[in-house]
Amino acid sequence: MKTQNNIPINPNITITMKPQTHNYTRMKTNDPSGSARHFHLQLATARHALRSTMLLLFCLLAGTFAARAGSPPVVANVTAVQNAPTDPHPKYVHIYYDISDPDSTSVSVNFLVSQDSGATWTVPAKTFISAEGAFGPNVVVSSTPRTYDLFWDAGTDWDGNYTTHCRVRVLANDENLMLIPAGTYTRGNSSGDADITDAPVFPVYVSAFYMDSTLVTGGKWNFVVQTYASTHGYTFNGSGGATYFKAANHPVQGVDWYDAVKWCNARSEMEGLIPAYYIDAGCTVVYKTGQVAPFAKAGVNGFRLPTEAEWEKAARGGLSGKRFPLGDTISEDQANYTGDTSLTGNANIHYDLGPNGYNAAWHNGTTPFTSQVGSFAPNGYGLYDMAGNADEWCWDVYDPAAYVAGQTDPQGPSSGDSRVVRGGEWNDFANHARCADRSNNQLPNSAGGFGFRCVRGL
Ligand SMILES: [Ca+2]
Ligand SMILES: [Ca+2]
Repeated sequence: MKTQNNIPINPNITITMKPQTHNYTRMKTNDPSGSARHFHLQLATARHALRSTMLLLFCLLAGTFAARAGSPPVVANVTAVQNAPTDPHPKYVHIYYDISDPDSTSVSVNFLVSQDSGATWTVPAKTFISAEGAFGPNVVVSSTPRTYDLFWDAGTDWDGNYTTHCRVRVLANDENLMLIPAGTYTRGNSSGDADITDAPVFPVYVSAFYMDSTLVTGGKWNFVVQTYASTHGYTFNGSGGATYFKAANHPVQGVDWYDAVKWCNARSEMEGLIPAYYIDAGCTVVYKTGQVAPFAKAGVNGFRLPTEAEWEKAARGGLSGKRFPLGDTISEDQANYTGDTSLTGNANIHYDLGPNGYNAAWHNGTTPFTSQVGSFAPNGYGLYDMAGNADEWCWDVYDPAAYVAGQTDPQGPSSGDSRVVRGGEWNDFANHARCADRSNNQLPNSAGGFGFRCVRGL
């Protein structure tokens, strides 16, 4: 049995400079007069036009992510250039990259954009256009390098900005990790639903992170437990066996919070990453067994539970002010929850388009009626089941008073016995699937459809 690999970020695998003269050359080529004087005049005009609209120069940088079991995908030959001013889409940036993977058939591909030669990667690049699935959670690959191309719509994401120190970075992994970009989002009950009284609306800044595209599946849970955790000092309160999940490609559910946290550590160690959770304040003894309130070590690269602020940002998928990950209403062809369009009163589930009852596609008479992960459309960040299927543990201690404005990367209260649960489940009505619905559970409660997914830093 192979162990899982590291997931190193290698920022230096390929660097292709596109010198600024590339675009100057294009201007010269397009100069009808051919005279040097005229050329320089046009150049000045072009510079002004670009400064007023968008960026011009791209250095390219491809980083790769290693993989789950087996070999990581390989990214190479990244190039990018802004379309010509005469193009119908002059604010599009055309990105090309080659990718292969010796032992995977699909990988996750994300992009980062820097305006300061790679010192930071905070340009809000999120609008990509591809006719051939060149980005997101299911990019088709093989052992033979394939060239993909796509457009970044820089005019939509970053209009009015200009830099001569732009870099585009291609991140690929075969572990279905999706990039949630750095930035501020609007958190809370922006739909104004009367029954939500603990989620005021305010902006919060969250640093970039990776999140599992799907809930942790039974197959993944067992792989980590059997391959690593069981022989490296980990114990779990539950069996980790079939009682946790319906099938290998269904989410684990009924997992207690402590087990989820310990499993994150085991997955980290298995992949050669620094664990996130410890039993001592000095963060020297890795949390592996028992039920203790662990300490989270900041800045490590290992897997961990999302903070509540991270989870809510991820659930919203880049949309703002929507009730659900895909919009203001929900239906059973969008998520695995229990429909009830007749409910009124406090919850007033007018946003549930039904039909009523357990999701018929997954109601086979044998509980739990979880769904195979990936059965519904992903949200804008490529994340599945952020509404429904299994509830998702977060790191935070639940406290309405801690959900307040003015924090960066909020971590929740430092102590408490109730942890946040988000997103609803197959056995919940649609109200719990709302992005601003804050559930919580007193530890060590592991009843119901509680599952989780992992995040990790870049
Ligand atoms: Ca692979
Ligand atoms: Ca969920």
